Amino acid sequence: YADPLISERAIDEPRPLKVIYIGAGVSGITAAIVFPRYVPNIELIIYEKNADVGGTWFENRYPGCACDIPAHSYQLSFESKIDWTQFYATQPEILTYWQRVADKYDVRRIMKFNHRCAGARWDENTSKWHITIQKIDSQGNVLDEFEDVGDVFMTATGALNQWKWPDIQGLKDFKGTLAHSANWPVGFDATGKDIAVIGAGSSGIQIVPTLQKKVKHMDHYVRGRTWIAASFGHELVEARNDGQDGNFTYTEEEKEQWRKDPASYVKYRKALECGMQGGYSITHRGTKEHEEAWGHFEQGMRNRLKKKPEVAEHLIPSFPPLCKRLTPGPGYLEALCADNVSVIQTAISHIDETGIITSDGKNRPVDAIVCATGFDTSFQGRFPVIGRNGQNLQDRYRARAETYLSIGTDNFPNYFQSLGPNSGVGNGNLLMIIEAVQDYVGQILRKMATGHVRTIEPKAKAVKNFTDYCDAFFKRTVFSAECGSWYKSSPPWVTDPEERKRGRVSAIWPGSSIHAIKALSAPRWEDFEMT
Ligand code: N01
Repeated sequence: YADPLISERAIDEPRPLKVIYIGAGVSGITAAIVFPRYVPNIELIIYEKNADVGGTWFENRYPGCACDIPAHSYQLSFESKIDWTQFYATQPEILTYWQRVADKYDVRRIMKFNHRCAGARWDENTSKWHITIQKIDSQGNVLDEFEDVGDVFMTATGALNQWKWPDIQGLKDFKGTLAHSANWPVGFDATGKDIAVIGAGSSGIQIVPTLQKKVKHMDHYVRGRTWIAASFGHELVEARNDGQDGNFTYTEEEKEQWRKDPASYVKYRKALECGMQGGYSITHRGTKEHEEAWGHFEQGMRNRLKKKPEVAEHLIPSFPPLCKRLTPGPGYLEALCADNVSVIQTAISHIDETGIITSDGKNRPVDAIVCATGFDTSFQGRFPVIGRNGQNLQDRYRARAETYLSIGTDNFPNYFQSLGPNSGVGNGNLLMIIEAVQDYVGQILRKMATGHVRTIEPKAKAVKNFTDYCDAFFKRTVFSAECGSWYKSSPPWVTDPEERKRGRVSAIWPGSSIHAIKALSAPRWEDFEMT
């Protein structure tokens, strides 16, 4: 009885199950709490390349880094923090929240930090995953390499963590400070400096108002446009906007009231969630809600840019709201109206040792260039994942990222993903989905352990159906309108930026967060192949 599947065990006794999990961000912490609830005897090991938990909130430390989803919503359903400082919490407060959750549930004991995954291979004969792990130093240099073997492999390596420099000639010739929002240089202080900020996505929009107050002068290069509006619970913000341009601080009295009377806290949370979830119809083209929101958002931007109406002309997008991620941008438009900020509409030609040269030949010297230029979201991963018959997941996803409910795909047995293709939410709370995915996979693990399942994978037909459904669904929504957005991806051979704007919507869930949670509430076993 060498095979644990047919050993002498009681019929209902769970079989041993070793799960190798990559990533100790929000997904990894949640999995470490949730999985043992489904399989108490699970052997779970989580490898993390960083020195501690937190993922995106550990890595992103740029000035002004915050979450543009209301803090009281951006937390685990079973770990409410009543005393969030502000409506939109800052990165240090969010990181502290996750570190405290990690402490409370003692999850670090199953995590190995400074350990990077370099590849994974499925062995058909033994039905095991072989994972190559590298022990690394703080600079990423490899100190040691070994193989770990498990029954199940899961990746939660983040949808937005492969940050990229802009493709601008001469960037590396610049002799001043060169910073990327997602890799902020330790100790860099912009006080009193002339700086350039390239990029007006969610990161740039948070950096600009924070640095504007400190710098001598800022050139802000805006190529792609972004809708700025507090779409979630905006009534709450508008009613409370205490001079902080779209954000507000909770008073000690109300925190005390919520502590004393939990029912009043639940009432507040419900109002917040209703505000956030109630606006999903805005994303459907041609609806009354969509048309109304468009007008409302445009007027809102014009009002906030009254001092510089010419900037409004350049900034207000021509594509529909929510096509790319909308942001509340506390203080951003107000910062653009300040005297020490120039919004540069002219395209960047190249960069030299001293600064940026625009296509009109103008030389704009600066002390520092901040690139808030985003991430590679092509789902190509940082390491190869080799499934059945030598099939590489990177190849599988290259032309069309096909999954079943975002959690896995056929020919990759016992392999699951958190924040895989078509898992995100356009403008909503990703944490709800992350929690739902861990619970969903937890149920699969229980089935494997108690049902003595050796291999499980989504049926090819289920994968095709879900992927086809995504494509049909997005046609009806603003997400497929023409705009540059990380929600979309195109195969690498499509290089024309205009054509890429018409790429396939591959990063977000085809429906509202509530729809995702319902779909992920319990596996439909008939959609899986099991042995
Ligand atoms: O990146 P982006 P981001 N020359 O890709 C511009 C999440 N997030 O880091 O659109 C000039 O949105 C580019 O222009 P264009 C959130 O999901 C969340 O800001 O390509 N400009 C664009 O303006 C968000 O959506 C929070 O024309 C160049 C910008 O750089 C996602 O992260 C906070 C250029 C990149 O914008 C990514 O946001 C922050 C060039 N060569 C981020 N190359 C929360 O609060 C690029 N650009 C939860």
